[in-house]
Amino acid sequence: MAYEPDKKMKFTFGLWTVGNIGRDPFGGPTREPLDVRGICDLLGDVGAYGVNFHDNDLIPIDATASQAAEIKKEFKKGLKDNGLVVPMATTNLFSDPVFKDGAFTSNNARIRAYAIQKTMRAMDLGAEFGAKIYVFWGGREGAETDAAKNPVEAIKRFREAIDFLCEYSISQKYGYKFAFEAKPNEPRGNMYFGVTGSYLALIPTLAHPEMCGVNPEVAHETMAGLNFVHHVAQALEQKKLFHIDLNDQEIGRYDQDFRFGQANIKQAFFLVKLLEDYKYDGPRHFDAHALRTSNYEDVKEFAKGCMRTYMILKEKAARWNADKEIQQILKTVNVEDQSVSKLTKKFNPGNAKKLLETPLDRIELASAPLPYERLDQLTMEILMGIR
Ligand code: GLT
Ligand code: MN
Ligand code: MN
Repeated sequence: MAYEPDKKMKFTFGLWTVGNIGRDPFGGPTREPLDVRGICDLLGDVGAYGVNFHDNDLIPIDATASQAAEIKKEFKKGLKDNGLVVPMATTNLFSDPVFKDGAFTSNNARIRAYAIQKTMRAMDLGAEFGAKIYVFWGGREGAETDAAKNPVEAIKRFREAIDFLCEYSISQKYGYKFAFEAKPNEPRGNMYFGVTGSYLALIPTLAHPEMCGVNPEVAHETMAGLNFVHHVAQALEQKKLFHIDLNDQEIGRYDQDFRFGQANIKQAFFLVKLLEDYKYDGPRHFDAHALRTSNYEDVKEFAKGCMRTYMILKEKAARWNADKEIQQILKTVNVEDQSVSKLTKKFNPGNAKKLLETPLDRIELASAPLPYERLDQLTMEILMGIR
């Protein structure tokens, strides 16, 4: 059926997303918690491909060994009965008071060691369920006052933790790829590694850069008023887009984690077009929450809506690519000229000399038409469903 979630798209949700109980800083839960079995059944019903978790979404931090074993058994059954896989796992390094001033970047060496130890155990847990991607979101890695922590030391501490954990993954033969998720602020006043590009700059300084990439989230660059599509493009171009968190967000607000496409359909369109044009084949994870006003029937609508909007936008992107007038405009504005490109492709003294001698008339160059009003209107008409 049209726009049904396609398993090939690898649509995933977190236990913490559809399992969100509607708590916010001003009010308590509005939904009864679902157990892991209930979440698997909900995701099976809506046609998701997989489910991801933090260690403590699955096993409460203070669970006994026998409680943990019982939950794992239930979860395995829930996954099997609903045909779900677990592509990604991660560690909760932000909820417990021990992490109030950071985990890998804490000023206390014993807290840093605990954070690494907790992550090793969480990696064991993820591997048990087949996860191959391991996400690092530094929820508490930041500060409200730069009097408290040395931001240069913070980077060094973070690097040390990641280098250690890469070796751990290799030694256990887990085959994990690490994906770093940036966020500018919230819950900390300011977070280290505020944008995806911060991690892209860190990765080449790590001991195992080949194992490490990024997990950009729509809401996070958008909170900072930035163009999310451009950040994803850079990660893709560097072959570092290992995972992606899809949701939506209005600029300048708190972290809203809206349903994919809820706030800015045009940005969502260009994002889907980018992922599809460049054949992104990792999981498409919806790190979003249903509105606090929703009951579980509506939570299902939320989850279906995320996937359906993606499928619709995928079709719109194909329509855009096949549109003759759009392609004609793109052809006119993308001016190719081998006689100059061969000179600028690579520097050598001969090319430099020839380039300096090439007549390039700026007045004539500036006069070439750029019909971007028409191009954007055509894009909008595709999105508004009349083209
Ligand atoms: C938390 C956060 C997300 C991260 C998750 C992974 S947890 O919900 O808001 O952006 O992706 O730790
Ligand atoms: Mn978010
Ligand atoms: Mn996220």
